Amino acid sequence: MSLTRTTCPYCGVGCGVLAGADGTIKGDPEHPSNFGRLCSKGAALGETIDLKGRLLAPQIRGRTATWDDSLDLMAKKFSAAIRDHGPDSVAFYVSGQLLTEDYYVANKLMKGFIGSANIDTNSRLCMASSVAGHKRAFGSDTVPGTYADLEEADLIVLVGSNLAWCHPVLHQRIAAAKAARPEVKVVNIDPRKTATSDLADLHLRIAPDGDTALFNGLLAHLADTDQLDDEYLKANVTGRRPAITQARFGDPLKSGLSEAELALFYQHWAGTEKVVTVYSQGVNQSKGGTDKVNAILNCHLATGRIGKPGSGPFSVTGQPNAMGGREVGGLANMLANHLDIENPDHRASVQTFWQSPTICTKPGLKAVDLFQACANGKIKALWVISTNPAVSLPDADGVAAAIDNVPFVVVSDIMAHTDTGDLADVLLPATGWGEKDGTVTNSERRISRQRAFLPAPGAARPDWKILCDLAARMGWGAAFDYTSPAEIFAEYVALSAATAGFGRDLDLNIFADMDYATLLPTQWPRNDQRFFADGAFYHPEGKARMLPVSAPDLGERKGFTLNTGRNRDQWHTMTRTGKAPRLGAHLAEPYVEIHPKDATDLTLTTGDLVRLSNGYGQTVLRALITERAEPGQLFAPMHWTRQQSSSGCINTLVAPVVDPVSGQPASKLTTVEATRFDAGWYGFAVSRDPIDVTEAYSAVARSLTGWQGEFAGVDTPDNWQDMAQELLGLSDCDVTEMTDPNQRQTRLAFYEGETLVGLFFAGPDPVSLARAFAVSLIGTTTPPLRALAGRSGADQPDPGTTICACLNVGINTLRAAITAGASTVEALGEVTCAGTNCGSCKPELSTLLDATRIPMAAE
Ligand SMILES: Nc1nc2c(c(=O)[nH]1)N[C@H]1C(S)=C(S)[C@@H](COP(=O)(O)OP(=O)(O)OC[C@H]3O[C@@H](n4cnc5c(=O)[nH]c(N)nc54)[C@H](O)[C@@H]3O)O[C@H]1N2
Ligand SMILES: Nc1nc2c(c(=O)[nH]1)N[C@H]1C(S)=C(S)[C@@H](COP(=O)(O)OP(=O)(O)OC[C@H]3O[C@@H](n4cnc5c(=O)[nH]c(N)nc54)[C@H](O)[C@@H]3O)O[C@H]1N2
Ligand code: SF4
Ligand SMILES: [Mo]
Repeated sequence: MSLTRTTCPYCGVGCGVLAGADGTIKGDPEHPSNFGRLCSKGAALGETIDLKGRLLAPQIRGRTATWDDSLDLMAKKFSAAIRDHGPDSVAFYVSGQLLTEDYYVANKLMKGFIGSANIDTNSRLCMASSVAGHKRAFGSDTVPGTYADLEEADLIVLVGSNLAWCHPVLHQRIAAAKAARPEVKVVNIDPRKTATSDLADLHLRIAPDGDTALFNGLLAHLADTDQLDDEYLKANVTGRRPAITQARFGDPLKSGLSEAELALFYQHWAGTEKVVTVYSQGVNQSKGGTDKVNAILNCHLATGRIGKPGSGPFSVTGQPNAMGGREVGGLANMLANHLDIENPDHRASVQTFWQSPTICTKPGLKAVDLFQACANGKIKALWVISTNPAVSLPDADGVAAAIDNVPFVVVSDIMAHTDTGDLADVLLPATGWGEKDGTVTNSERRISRQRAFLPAPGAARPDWKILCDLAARMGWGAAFDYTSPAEIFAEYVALSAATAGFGRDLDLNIFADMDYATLLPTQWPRNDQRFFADGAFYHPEGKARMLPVSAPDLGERKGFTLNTGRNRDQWHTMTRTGKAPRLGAHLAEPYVEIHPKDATDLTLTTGDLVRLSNGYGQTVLRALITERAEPGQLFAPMHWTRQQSSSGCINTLVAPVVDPVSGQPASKLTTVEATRFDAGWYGFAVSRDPIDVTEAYSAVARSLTGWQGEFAGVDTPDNWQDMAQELLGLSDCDVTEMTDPNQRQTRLAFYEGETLVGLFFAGPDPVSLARAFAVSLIGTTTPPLRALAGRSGADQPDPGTTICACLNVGINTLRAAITAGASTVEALGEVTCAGTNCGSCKPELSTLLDATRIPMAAE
């Protein structure tokens, strides 16, 4: 099987992948991001490229349509809206998962031809505060860090970042560096304990949004103890005095940390020359996110710890092409190629280069405002490309209603059903990873190729092509007559040359002579060039700026603080990772982490359900009772949608509060009420066929043998068999039922001939049984009595909840190995194979060894 060299479509680490049409996936040993490593999501890519659930033809209002009819209708609607209501009455909402070429074309069409800047992207929810912070400090959105810096640093500070789960290969690189040089220190700053804290020498459980207080405290300490780099400051930085004065005003105890913890952190930071501060969504997704970014940058600038090997701030990007999107100007407040909308010379230069009829003159609507404009009728035509805002934006129900309110909505996706796609007038099939060609830029500014190794399925087209097809129908064919992504990339590189006179950081000259087909992963401006090494920054005076920032007043909060984020094995709204059985097995239902004390107060015990609510909406989630959460603080993952769960979409609760500078939503901090969900019954099912989402509480996931589902309801059904049959979609089966009328417990087994195709368990209490064992029975000829026992016999041990997704090793197998004497992660690997493929589960293995296992809600 010949393998194609391509790049992983998930996180911003940007790992190189060798992929084959038969589903073979290997880490690319020659790619400088991962040197052959992959995480569990990357390693499972082969399980997500089948055509199940794919959108294979355009649809107009639910009916299959031709490309011509769909594009004609779009051109008519968009042109009419522009004619009748002006260019700002239309909008594109795009994605950091588009390839650079798609993004470049979308931006060119909106800003240069339609003449509006109403193109925003899910990067607004992700990187906007970092972009704004970089621009305030450096005069440009420059990420100076490289991955090698992480290996050279003596102190790595991870702020608001669960690197072990969200950038696993970087986490592994840090773990390897630490193993090679045990003196390397890792500090993790996060209100909750995560798999990342497990690697850290010091975990600082900061108060939510306490980061600015902490870094202001550090700056004041550095100034007060004479540990600033005066020479560097004089030569390269302005704003020192006001920033330090402001920092001294603040109270570092507002960070929620003790004097002793603060002193220890200051000591580590002040005493180490090579410090890298990695930060992510715990910093960006805050109503004071941009100030948090500048509080961090201030400390690096004040000590000259920037632009040097092993030293500097490092905002790691989330999506595979978050960086590329910023480069081509995908945000509503940017032009193309790191140029500024507000600058008339920049605008004129881009317009001349594009030979476009117009150019936007002011920033467009940022994501939250954009959907507000949809709600209040200002947007007449909307195109959503490669993102799922009805799930991922705050106030998700409000956003769904807003999309529904737009007279004409187009959604381009690879899947036939998503919460957003279900609201579309026109649904367009895009080619997905493995089928399309282009480039992505990772967190360290490295541009890599994604290459196709599969044919385009059905009528699917690449996103750039669909955009060009619409542009042509709107009368701009000549400017969008590209025949390949290579041509678009060449134009993007040429724009960089044409605007080089402005002296911006984005310089793509190195790519001008490279062959697109064989392009090797390459950093801009050059592989060996370090930004800011010479102390030159991009403000007009050539210096960096320290900014006075102050910690937000958090006030008194009533109720619980809800924090949200990610799981190890799922990607966002699960449209792709949700297809992979072995990824579904890690954490199979929507849950909320809650401290034992709070659980007691709410009379919750393991397996119970909890209802969270506020003025925006409500969710029902499984209570995961754990000291990883702080009292009063809850954490829930963002992944569940209305497709897999009845009430697990967490953004229905998240308030649309944004950072005033960046417009980025504060997705990490919402106030909610929590109450016990008093279920009349609980159920669990496994099935060969897809399971329906219907009950008051239901959550379905792929399993290794088909599907599994968790259920609960208020009123106990009259007929279990009818209900189970409907949920499992199993008719014409032989059914065996075991019912205990007194306790209202029921167990049902569904057979086709001798083959077990479904099992359903229900009762008045949370169903306690060996789920992995039940899953393993589907498709076998296990007889009813044995199947309904719900527990494995001694001859067939129950592996328990999956910990190692690659090699399918369950928690019980691991516990047994530990009991038998395995005392290190390596020993567990030798005995059970766990952690020996991608290694993403190693943090959990070590936690298990420490006897604080990851508690699954209902094992
Ligand atoms: N497995 C997986 N990996 C992914 C993704 C995925 O969906 N799944 N998505 C990718 C994307 S797009 C992104 S943006 C990245 C995100 O990567 P991360 O930012 O690492 O992930 P999150 O889980 O969103 O949030 C990180 C941490 O911020 C903490 N936090 C919350 N509030 C605060 C606070 O006030 N201060 C501090 N210091 N910390 C706080 C949370 O407790 C959480 O542990 O992950 C990327 N990688
Ligand atoms: N509460 C809360 N909310 C959050 C966050 C959080 O931490 N907490 N994090 C935020 C962040 S950082 C991010 S990045 C967003 C992510 O949120 P989204 O971008 O909404 O989530 P995805 O599931 O990645 O959506 C991508 C969509 O594009 C489709 N797709 C995949 N490949 C292609 C392709 O090649 N072409 C096209 N046209 N479509 C394709 C997928 O099927 C999917 O429907 O969520 C944000 N929302
Ligand atoms: S760390 Fe994992 S998800 Fe991120 S690029 Fe690498 S393989 Fe893909
Ligand atoms: Mo993101």
